[in-house]
Amino acid sequence: MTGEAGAGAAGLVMDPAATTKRAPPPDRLGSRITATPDTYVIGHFGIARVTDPDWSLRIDGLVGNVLRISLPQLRALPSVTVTAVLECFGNPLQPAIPVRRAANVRWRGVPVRALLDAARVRPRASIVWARGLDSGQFDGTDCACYLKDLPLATVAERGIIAYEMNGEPLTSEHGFPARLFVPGYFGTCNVKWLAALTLAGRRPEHLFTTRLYQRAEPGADAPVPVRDLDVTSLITSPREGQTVRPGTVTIRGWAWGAVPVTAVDVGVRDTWQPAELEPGGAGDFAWQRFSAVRRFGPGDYRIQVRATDCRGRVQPRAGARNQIHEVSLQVRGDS
Ligand SMILES: Nc1nc2c(c(=O)[nH]1)N[C@H]1C(S)=C(S)[C@@H](COP(=O)(O)O)O[C@H]1N2
Ligand SMILES: [Mo]
Repeated sequence: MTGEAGAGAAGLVMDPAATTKRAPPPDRLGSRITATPDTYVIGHFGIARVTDPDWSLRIDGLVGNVLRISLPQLRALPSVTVTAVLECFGNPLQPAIPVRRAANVRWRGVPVRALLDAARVRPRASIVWARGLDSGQFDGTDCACYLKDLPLATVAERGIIAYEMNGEPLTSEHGFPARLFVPGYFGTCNVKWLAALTLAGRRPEHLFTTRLYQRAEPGADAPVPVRDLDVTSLITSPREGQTVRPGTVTIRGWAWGAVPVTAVDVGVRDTWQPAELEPGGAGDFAWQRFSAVRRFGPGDYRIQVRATDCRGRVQPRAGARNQIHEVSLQVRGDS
């Protein structure tokens, strides 16, 4: 299906092309809330445009009461607004390459828990299969849908069915009419163009569940699915390659992870000093501002930034998708 635009399932148009539709550079990410046009876009099979006016979300599987919820019904339910990071894990075929695709978005939607309660989830259920309407080919494999599986406990605790982003209905690129969003989990888990949540007692076999997006984690003897965000930080200013006059420069950006970040250090020519860091609250998955004012004489510099979280995890120096971020700075002229 990749490579040809056209109608897929009834009421759906797939617009294929490259997986990455948009990836603004870090210096576009200076605002606390990332404007929707500056929010990166990823679709493994392209972008789906849901044209079906009768779209509904189905909740089925290990439930006492199969639900079908239309968009007007979803919008009529009590909603929550959550500001949280959306971050891409990166290309699952190159899991150690940093891609720095991230945004901090204001989401509005319905807590999944309310829908699960209405569906009367059976005690045997432990996993939620979330299915998107998009289909196509990725890495030479034909997929009838995009599918992720997530622990029921986490989805029930903090998952939402999001239908607004930054105060506006979701755009097609970001998952119209509705997507799953689980704060603290990687973007890959947040299924766009959501069609169904199926309650199950086991993991589904699928390219995007059990084959790609698996990784080794300390303490686990088998690879685990990619879910919890890594400890990460990103320099938004100065921008890569910027030239400034000698004097003071404020180095600023954002830090985040699956648990609060407790320290950010800024390195200039391998001398590390702590940055100012706003505190992160437990259970708060928005990004945290860091800043550091440093004095620079004429010369060429590399500025690096390294976050540590409340569990003591530190960004690796190299060889990892969340390796420390660096920008180069040229300081020229008289002070
Ligand atoms: N249905 C569907 N949902 C999806 C994807 C996809 O290809 N299909 N890509 C995932 C990945 S890898 C990421 S990083 C996020 C990106 O969300 P965004 O495009 O709104 O930034 O969507 C996720 N949800
Ligand atoms: Mo992603």
